[in-house]
Amino acid sequence: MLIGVCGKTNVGKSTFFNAACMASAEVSNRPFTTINPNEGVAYVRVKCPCVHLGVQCDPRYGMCIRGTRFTPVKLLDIAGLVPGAHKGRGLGNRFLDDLRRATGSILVVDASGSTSPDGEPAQPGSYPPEGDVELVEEELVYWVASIVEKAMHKLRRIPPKSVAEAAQVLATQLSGLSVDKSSVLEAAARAKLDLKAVATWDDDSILSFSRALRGLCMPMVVAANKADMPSARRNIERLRSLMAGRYVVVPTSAEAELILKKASSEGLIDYLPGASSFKILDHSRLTPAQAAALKAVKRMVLDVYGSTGVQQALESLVFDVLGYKPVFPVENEGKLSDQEGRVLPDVYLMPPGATPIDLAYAIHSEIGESFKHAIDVLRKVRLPSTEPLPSGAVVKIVARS
Ligand SMILES: Nc1nc2c(ncn2[C@@H]2O[C@H](COP(=O)(O)OP(=O)(O)OP(=O)(O)O)[C@@H](O)[C@H]2O)c(=O)[nH]1
Ligand SMILES: [Mg+2]
Repeated sequence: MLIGVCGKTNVGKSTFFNAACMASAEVSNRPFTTINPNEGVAYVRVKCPCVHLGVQCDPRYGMCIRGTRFTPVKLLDIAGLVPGAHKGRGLGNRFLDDLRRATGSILVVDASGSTSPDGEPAQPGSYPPEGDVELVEEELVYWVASIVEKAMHKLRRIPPKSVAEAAQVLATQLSGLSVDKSSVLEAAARAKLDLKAVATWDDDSILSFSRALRGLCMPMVVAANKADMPSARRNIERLRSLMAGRYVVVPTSAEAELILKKASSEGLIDYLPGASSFKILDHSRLTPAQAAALKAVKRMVLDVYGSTGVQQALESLVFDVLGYKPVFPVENEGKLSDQEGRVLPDVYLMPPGATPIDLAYAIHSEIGESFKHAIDVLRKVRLPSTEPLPSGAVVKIVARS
């Protein structure tokens, strides 16, 4: 799964990315280590059945700490937006092409209000963060509209004879955004537009349609970043009520998460990403500056919001918004292991409707093709092959030999 990190310029996207990717935790020559400067590996927390079962798991990727399985997801930090990006302002919006690879995105905003729409530093509290949300929404809408416009050339030349035909032409043009016919139909309905008359749509209709489509096809969570700054508190309250029903808003302090991860990797504190507290291991090893920074993180972030929010933003997107579920495939149901004896080696994050057959294909196309049935190992029952997988299940796929 690829998660995009998008937003106005200078709001802390790269800091969020650095903090989330636990770069200090694990660096090695194997899959899911950093691929290029803007692509990295973050982790979402999943409850591992190892503790409950009293076994020692052996994760192939990520790690398991006291029954919390840190499961890898890829993160893509993209360049920032400024108003008019669709007209080429700033860095333009070519990089949005990267974003379409993402299953969902973290929309980072400056909750402290200390950056102008163009990303210039400003007095805290000067710019309400809802403006940062609207800026990204609008730029994405124009980007979608530019793709819709390409289909319009064809639709105007040869007007479709039916709604289905119109939906098909638009879905084909928009397939790069994972748009299918049903989302086209839904977006047209939401925008109260007649698809049969698509050839007559004016610019406003195209924008309304694109707005509805963006809302449907680009799932996002808002990270209200720089939450550590005093000016952020009231902004976050307002943002939450303004965005209710549209976006989950998670207060984040990417900077605080970085401080904690760094102190943890240096052995100064015991801190589990996502936790509400940390423990100083040896006060005498802290410099006065480090002690002051840790104190500020506790006072300004953890005591106010309960966490730095970085883990929560990722997990809210993956589990609450996208509805993904973790499953633990094993080959040997007695040992809960793979063929080499690795206990609970993998966690697969599967989309909401994914079935045992989908899991088999996700493991390997050959396993998918030779799928016979699947067993819920802990409940000792056969799973219906075409029903959604139960979340958190340990699953054995039985294939034809
Ligand atoms: N107080 C505070 N400052 C932060 C936080 N996160 C980022 N910053 C600061 O915000 C500024 C911009 O951070 P970046 O991570 O470079 O922002 P960006 O969104 O990636 O910027 P562009 O790539 O230029 O679009 C830097 O000065 C960071 O130190 C935070 O959580 N709290
Ligand atoms: Mg950046």
